[in-house]
Amino acid sequence: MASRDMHETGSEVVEAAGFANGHAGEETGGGPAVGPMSIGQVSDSSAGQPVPADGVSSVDGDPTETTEWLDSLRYVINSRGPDRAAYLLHAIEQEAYRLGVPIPFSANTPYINTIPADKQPPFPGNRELERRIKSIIRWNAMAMVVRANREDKSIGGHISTFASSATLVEVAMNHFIRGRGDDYSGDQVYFQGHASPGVYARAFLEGRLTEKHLENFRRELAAGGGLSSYPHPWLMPEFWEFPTVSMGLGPIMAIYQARFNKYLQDRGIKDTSRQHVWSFIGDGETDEPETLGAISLAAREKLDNLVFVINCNLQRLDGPVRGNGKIVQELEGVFRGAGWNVIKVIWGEDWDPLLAKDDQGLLVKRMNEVVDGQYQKYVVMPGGYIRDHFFGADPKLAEMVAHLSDEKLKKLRRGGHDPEKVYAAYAAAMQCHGKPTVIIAKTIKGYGLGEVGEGRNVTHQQKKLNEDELRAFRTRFGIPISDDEVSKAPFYRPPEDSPEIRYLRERRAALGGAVPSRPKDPPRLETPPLSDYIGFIEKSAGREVSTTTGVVTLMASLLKDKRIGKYIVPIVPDESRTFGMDPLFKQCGIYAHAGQLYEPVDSDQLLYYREAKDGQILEEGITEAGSMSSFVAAGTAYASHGVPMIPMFIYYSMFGFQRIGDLIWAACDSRARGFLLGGTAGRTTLNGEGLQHQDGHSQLFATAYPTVKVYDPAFVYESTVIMLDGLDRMYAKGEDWIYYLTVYNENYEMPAMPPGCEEGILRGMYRLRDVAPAKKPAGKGAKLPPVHLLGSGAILREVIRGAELLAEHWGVSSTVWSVTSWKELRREAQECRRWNMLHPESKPRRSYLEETLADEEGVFVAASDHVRAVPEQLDPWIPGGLFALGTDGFGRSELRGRLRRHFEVDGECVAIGALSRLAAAGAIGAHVVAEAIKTLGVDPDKVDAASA
Ligand SMILES: Cc1ncc(C[n+]2csc(CCOP(=O)(O)OP(=O)(O)O)c2C)c(N)n1
Ligand SMILES: [Mg+2]
Repeated sequence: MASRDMHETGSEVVEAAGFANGHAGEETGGGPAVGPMSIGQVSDSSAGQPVPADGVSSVDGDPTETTEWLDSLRYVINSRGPDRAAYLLHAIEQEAYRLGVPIPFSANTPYINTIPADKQPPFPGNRELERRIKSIIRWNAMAMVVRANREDKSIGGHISTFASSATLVEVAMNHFIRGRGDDYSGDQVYFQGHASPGVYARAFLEGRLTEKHLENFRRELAAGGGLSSYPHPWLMPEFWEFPTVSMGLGPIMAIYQARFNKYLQDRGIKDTSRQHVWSFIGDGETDEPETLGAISLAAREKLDNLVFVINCNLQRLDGPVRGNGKIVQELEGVFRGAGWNVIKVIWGEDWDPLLAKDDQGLLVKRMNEVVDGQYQKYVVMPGGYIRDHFFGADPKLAEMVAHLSDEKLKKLRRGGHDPEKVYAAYAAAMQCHGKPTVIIAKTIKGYGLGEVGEGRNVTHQQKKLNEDELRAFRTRFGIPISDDEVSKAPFYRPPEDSPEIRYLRERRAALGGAVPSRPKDPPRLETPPLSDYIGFIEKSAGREVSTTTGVVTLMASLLKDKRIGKYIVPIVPDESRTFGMDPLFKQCGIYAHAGQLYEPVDSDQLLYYREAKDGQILEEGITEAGSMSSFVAAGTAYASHGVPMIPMFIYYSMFGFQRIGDLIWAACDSRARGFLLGGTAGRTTLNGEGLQHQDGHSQLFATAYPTVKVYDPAFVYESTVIMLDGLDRMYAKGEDWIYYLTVYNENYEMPAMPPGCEEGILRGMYRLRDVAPAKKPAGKGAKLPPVHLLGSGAILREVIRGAELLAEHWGVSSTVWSVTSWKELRREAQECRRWNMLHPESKPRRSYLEETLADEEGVFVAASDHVRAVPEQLDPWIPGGLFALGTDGFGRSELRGRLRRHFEVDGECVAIGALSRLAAAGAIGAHVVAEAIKTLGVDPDKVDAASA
C-alpha cells in the first residue's frame, strides 16, 4: 500500500466524500463500515479464517435481525446524532450486564481511522508548498547520511526512520508545535532520536545550520563544528533540549515533564497552561518497559498537555515489530485501557471512497484480519499482488477495486503519510481535555527509498544510495538538482526569497520560533552562603543522628529559606518514612493535582498524610524511573521553563545508579542540575536488609558519570558544606553538575566541624585527626613509618577505631583522613597529570591530592562501605601505594558489626591492614601481625566476602 508523496498535491486531494469510516453514515444507506463480522476479529494469517474473539461467535445466526438492529442504529445516528447513539449503546450495554449477558471485553476499535473523513477539519496550510518543503527536507536528511557514510564507511546514520515520520513531524512543525518565545511558553518536544537527520535538515532550511554543519553530521570534532548523531543537549547546548535515543527514556521523561508542567502551574510558579509536551516514538520502541510503564500515571493525572505520536512503520531494526499481530491494535488496547485518548491514523484519503462503499463491512473485516508482516509485504510487492492477496480474499472486495489500476492500488496511501489525516489527529489532540492523547499512525519505513529500502527488513541500516538510486529519489521528490550533480548528493536549499523558505519561516514565526532550541542564558538564583548555616552545623554537634537525618533536616531548613525554598522539589519514591521525611508532609504537602478528596486515616495526627494541589513534595510511589524522570524535568526547568527548580531526589542508593543508570546518564546529557541523595547507603551500614538492598557499588558507578560530583560524607557538617556548595555552583554560578551524596542510616554522635576544613570537604579530603600512641611502639625499636588511614562515610568511624586500636595495642601512631570524595580527588589528580604530560616544559601542576600528601610518607590504608575499587582510584598518587579494604561481594542480612567483620572493614581489620603494611615495609615482624590477628579475634581462614 505504498504511495507517493508526489501525490500529496492539493489538486489531487480527493474531497472527503462525506462517508464515515465505520462511523456515522449519511443517508446513503452505506452506513457503518463495521459489520458484525468485523468486531474484534483478528487472524494471525492474512489468508486465515476469522476466529471468534472473546467468546463471541463469528457466525451470524439471524442476518435479518442483525440488519434491523443496525438500521436502528443508523436511524438514531442520522436523526439524533452520534452522542445520542452512544448514550443508547451505553444504556443497552448496562442493561445487558444487569441481565447477565457476558459481553466480551475488547479494548479495540476496528482497524480504521478514529476520525472519520467527514469529521476532518479543513487543512489550513498550503498542501503543495508543504509537500515541496518536506521533499527538500527528505532529500537533505538522506544526503547527510549518504555523504557522511561516503566520507568514511564507519560513519552513517539512519535514513529510513525519518523517511517514515516526515509527514508526522512536518505537519506538527508547520501547524502545532510552538516555539519558546521570550516567556518560555513553548512546547517541549522529544524527537525520535534516530530521526535527527530530518530535524537537522529542517534547521538547515530555516537557516539555523549551515551546509558545513550538515557535511559534518556525526563528525563533531571536525573543523567548523559538526552535528551529533542524536539529540544531545550536552553536545549541542543551544539546539537540542531532550536526549531521546536510548529507547524508552524519551516517552517516560515526556510523561513526567507534562506532569511537572502541571506541578509548576498548580504551585503558582509558572503558567504552563499553553504548553504541550510532544513525544515522537518508534513502534519498536514501545517494547521498552519505560515507554509504556508510566502511561497510567499520565491518564490518572489527566495530562491533556501531553501528546504521544507513535510512528508505526511496523518495523524495528531487525524486522517486523509484530509480524504475526498488529502493533497499532495492540497499542490501541494498551492506551485505551490506561485511559488515554487514542487516535488511530491508519489509512490515507485514497481509502476513503473505498471505505464509503464498504456497506457490508468486508473491507474493514479484511483490514482487521491481515497481520503486520503481510502489510509489510504489500509495501514491497507490485499492485497486482495487492489485488490478488488483499482484495482477492473476497470476490466482492476484488470487485470494489476493479476500476483501479495496479499502479493505483500500489499507491493507496497509509494514514501517517497523509498530511490531512495527520493534521486532523493533531487538531483533535489539541482539543482533548482531561486526558493525554496518543496518535498511532501507520507509516512505511524507508518511505520514498523505493527498492533500496522501502519496507525492507534491512532498511533500518540503509546508508548507501548509488547514482541511480539517488536520481530516482531526486525525481520522485522533485528536487531541482541536475543529472550531472545528483551523484554527489548535494544539499539543496531554495533561495532565501523562495516561496518555500518564506512559508517555512512564516509558519515558525507564527508559532513562536525555532524548535528545538535551548536558551543561552537561563536565569540563576541567589543561594544561601555557608555562613548562614553555621548555626545549623553547630546544632548537629554532639547529637546522635545519621547523615540521612542530617540532609533531610537541612532540606527542611532550605525549604523555608526565602531565597530558594519555593524552588526546591523534594522527590521520593515511597520512602519518606524510611528517611524521616514525614515531617515535610505537613510542612510542604504532597503534590496532588486533585488536592485531597478524602479524610486521611491519620488526620488526627500532627504529621498526617497531607496531599494538596500546591503541595511541594513529589511522592512518586514506587518508581525510581518515574522519580528520576521528575528529577530531569525539575533539574532542566532552569532551561526549559526559565525557572531554576532544585530537585532533591532521595532514594535507596541500591536502586539508583544500578537500576536507573541510563536515566541518570540522560540527566547528565540534559545538563540537569540537582541533588541525588543515595539513602540507606553502604554494604554493611544497612544491616539486616540483605543482598538486594545493601549498596556497595553506587559510588563506583557514579564515578563514571562525567557531570556527577560524588560525595561520601561521614558527618553532618560535611554533608551540609557539600549541599550548600552544590546550591552555589549549580544555581548561583549556573554550572552543570549533579551532586550525588551517599547518606547512611546509622546513628552516631556528630562531631563539631574542625576549623578550616571546608575546602578539604569539597575537594575530597582533609586531615581529621592524629592519633597518638599510648605506649612505646611495637617492632624493632626503630621509629615506625607514619601510618595514614583514609576513610569515608559510615566506615570512617571504623577507621578511627582502627587508629585507636593501633595506638592502644601496638603503640602505632596514625593520621586519620576523612575522604569525602574519592572521585573528586582522582578527577583533579588526573587533570593535572594529563596537563603535565602535554606540557613537559612547563612547571608541573600539582593536584590537591598530591599537595595534601606532599609531606607525607609511610603506609596508606583506606576503607569505605563500598567496593575496593572506589578508594583504589587514588592508588597512582599515593606514595608507596594504597592498601584498600572494601565491601566487594554480595551483601547479606546481618547486624552491622558482623557484616563489617565479614567484609573486613571493621576497626580490627583496619588495624590488621595497617600492621600488615608495616610488616611489608620491614618495620615490624610478620609475627606481630599474626599475633594481632589472634588478639583482635579475626579468623584468618574465614570466607572471602568478595566471592561468598
Ligand atoms: C535502549 C536502546 N536499545 C537499542 C537501541 C538501538 N536501536 C536504535 S534504533 C532501533 C530500532 C528502532 O525501531 P523503532 O522504534 O520501530 O523505530 P523506527 O526506526 O522503526 O522508526 C534500535 C534497536 C537504542 N537506541 N536504545
Ligand atoms: Mg518502527
